[in-house]
Amino acid sequence: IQDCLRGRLDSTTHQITLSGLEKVKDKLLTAHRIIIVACGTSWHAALLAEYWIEELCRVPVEVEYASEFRYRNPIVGPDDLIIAISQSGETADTLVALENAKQHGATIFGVVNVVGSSIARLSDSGIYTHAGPEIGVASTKAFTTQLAALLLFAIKLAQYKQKIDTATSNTLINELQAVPDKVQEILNSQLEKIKSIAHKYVDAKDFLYLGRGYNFPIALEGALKLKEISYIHAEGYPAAEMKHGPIALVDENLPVLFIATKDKIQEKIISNMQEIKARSGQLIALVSTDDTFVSSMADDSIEIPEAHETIAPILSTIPLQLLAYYIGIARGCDVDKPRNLAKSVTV
Ligand code: F1P
Repeated sequence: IQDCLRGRLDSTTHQITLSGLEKVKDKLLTAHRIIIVACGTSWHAALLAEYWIEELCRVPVEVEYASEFRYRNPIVGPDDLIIAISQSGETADTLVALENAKQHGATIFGVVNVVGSSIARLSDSGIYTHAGPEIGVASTKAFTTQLAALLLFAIKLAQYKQKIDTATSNTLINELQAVPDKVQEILNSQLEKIKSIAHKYVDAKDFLYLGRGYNFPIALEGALKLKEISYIHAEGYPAAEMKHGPIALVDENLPVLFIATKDKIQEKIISNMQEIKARSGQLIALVSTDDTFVSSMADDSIEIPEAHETIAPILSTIPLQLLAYYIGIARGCDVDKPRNLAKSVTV
């Protein structure tokens, strides 16, 4: 990774270029709101982007399932910037939602993996995520590259709008540059632990994934990955919403995975963990390295290297993908070709 904000995010094989933002800079500066449209895993990236863009740029953001947006006669017009997120660039619901928005005068900014795909061609401008082809059906590296691209989008927009100081943007960029090494650290130190947790919970009937703030969309994505490749029923939920329903499910047979890495609302997640513990749920926690206090509360824990709270969710994604992968393998599932799923949903 070079100096991302001068236009390029380099790794050994892939590049994310941000010149697409320059092309629609006027629109970015004048848009009254941003609407993000996506499906599935890409929708989870959209949700995290909402949190980042609103926090860093102070622009209102709405996140829409494309399959709802296309049918519900939404209020959309020339003052709106639509961000479309898609791995394949061919998802039919997203494509039609964008065609409708375009007819109403909205500007389309695509965050797409497949170069020259239908959504890329329909977009006025955009960012290619260049994750390379996804070998399996379930979206994994596409998701983490979407997150990197969307965070860079948010930082760049915040710079255009003069909502971010140089020190903060440098901190975020430095932290983003550190992600590959920290992912490697997770792979080096946590893989065996993740495998053994996978074996412990291989026969679970249900799973609950909980997170707050930036970690809420990651909880949703962790649950989706488990469903997609192991066929275990899993739900992701904002941790504080648990009290409003899902807590009724908690007993000694329910594994509850918390994303409990260090951030300014960690105290709140700790109190949610205590609520599950009091009801005998089996606690699995993603914790920051050496956070012995939180890891000692859990039955099982996975350690994530410390990171800025804005960046940490990108790291937390990796063990959740691996956990789903190892549970899927242990259950004898074909994790690359899960039943009933298509790589691109074109109808
Ligand atoms: C969206 C998506 C994927 C999912 C599966 C079906 O696709 O829901 O997230 O893993 O492959 O499609 P896309 O618009 O991001 O290509």
